Amino acid sequence: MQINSFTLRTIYDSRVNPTVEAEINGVTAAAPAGASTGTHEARCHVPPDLDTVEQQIGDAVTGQDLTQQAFDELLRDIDGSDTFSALGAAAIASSLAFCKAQGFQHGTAQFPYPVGNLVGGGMHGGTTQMQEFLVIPTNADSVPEAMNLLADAYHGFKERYGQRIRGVNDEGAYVTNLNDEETLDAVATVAEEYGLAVGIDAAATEYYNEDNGRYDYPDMGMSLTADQQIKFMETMIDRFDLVYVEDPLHEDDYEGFAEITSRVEDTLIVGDDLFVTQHGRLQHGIDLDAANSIIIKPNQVGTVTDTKKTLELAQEHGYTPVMSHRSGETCDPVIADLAVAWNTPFIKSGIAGIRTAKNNHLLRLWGRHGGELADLEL
Ligand code: 2PG
Ligand code: MG
Repeated sequence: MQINSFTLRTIYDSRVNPTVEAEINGVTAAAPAGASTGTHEARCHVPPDLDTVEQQIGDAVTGQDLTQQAFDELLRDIDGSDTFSALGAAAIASSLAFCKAQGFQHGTAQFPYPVGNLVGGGMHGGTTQMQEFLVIPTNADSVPEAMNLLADAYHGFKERYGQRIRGVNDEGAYVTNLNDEETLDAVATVAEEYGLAVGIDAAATEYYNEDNGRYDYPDMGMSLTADQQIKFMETMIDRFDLVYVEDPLHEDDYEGFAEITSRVEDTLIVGDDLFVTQHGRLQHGIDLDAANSIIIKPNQVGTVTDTKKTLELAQEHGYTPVMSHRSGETCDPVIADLAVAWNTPFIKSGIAGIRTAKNNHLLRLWGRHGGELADLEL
C-alpha cells in the first residue's frame, strides 16, 4: 500500500490513561493497554517524545509503497529492541493503522463466539482474586443471538444478585461482595438459566506469591501450593462445567499448565500471560503440551505481522486462538475485524460499557456480510 500520510497523537483510553492513536492515509487505529500485563509482553507506554517518534516513522514510510510485513520491519528497525521499549504504544497503533488502511475483504465469513466478562476482580477492580468470570453463548446460532444471550446474562445477573453488586470495574464487569467460589456459583446459576457456558480468567500471576510459591485467596482464607492450585482449578472445572480456563497458574509455570491440560478433556486451557502472543513462548508451550488454547492480543507483541505469525503457529498445532481486548480500551473495533479475517473461533471483548464497540462491530459485519459462527469442538 502506498503511504501518503502518517500521524501520531495522544488520546485517552477507557481508564482515562494516555495512549497512542496512529493515522495512515486518513484511517486511525489506537493502542489498548493491559493492567494484568505479562512480564514478557511488548511495552505499551506513550513515548515521551511522541513528536520525534512520529517524525522518525513518518520519514521512513511516507511516500513508500509497502507491504504490512515491510512496514512492521521498519518499525522494528526504528525501535531497535525486542520489546518496543522506544516506540511503545506507537508501534502497535501504527501497525494496526496500516492494516486497517489496507482494508478488510471479509466476504462471507466465519464469526467468533464472544467471551463476555460478567463479574470481575483482581487487577481490574473487585473483591475476587480471579480476574474474570466469563459467560460464553456456545449454543447460539448467529452473532445477534450470541450478543442477545450476553445481554440476557448481564441483565439477569443484576436482577438475581443486585443486592450483591457494588459497582463495575475497568472492563465494565460487575464488582460484587462475593468471594471467588461464590462468584463462580452465581455466574454459573445465571449462565444455566439462559443457556450459556462458563469460563474464568484466573490471571493467577497477579495473586501468585513469589516468596513462598503459593496462590493466596484471602477472601476464602486459603493459601495454596502449586499442586493445590491445580487441584482447586480441577475442582472448579468439574463443579461448574468450565469450558474455558485462562491463566490458571503463573506466567512461567509451563509444567503446571501441562499438568492441568493433561487432566481435562473438554476445557480450553488458555495461555495469556504465559504466551503473551509471542511465537517463541508459544513454541515452547507446544513442545511441552502446556495448553490447548492461546489468547491473541496484538499489543502484546507489537505488530500485526508478529501477531499473525503466532496465530498461524497456534492454528498449525491445534491450539484454539482467542482474539482479545485489553482492560484499557478505546472504541477502535479492529480486533473484531481481525477475529473475522483470521478465523479465530472466539473473541474476548467484554459485555458492557466501551466493550460494546467491538461487539457492535461484529453485529455490523454480520449484517453486512452474513456468514456463520465458528465450528466449535467443545
Ligand atoms: C486479560 C486482559 C483482558 P489485561 O488478562 O486477559 O481481559 O486483561 O488487559 O488487564 O491484561
Ligand atoms: Mg488474561
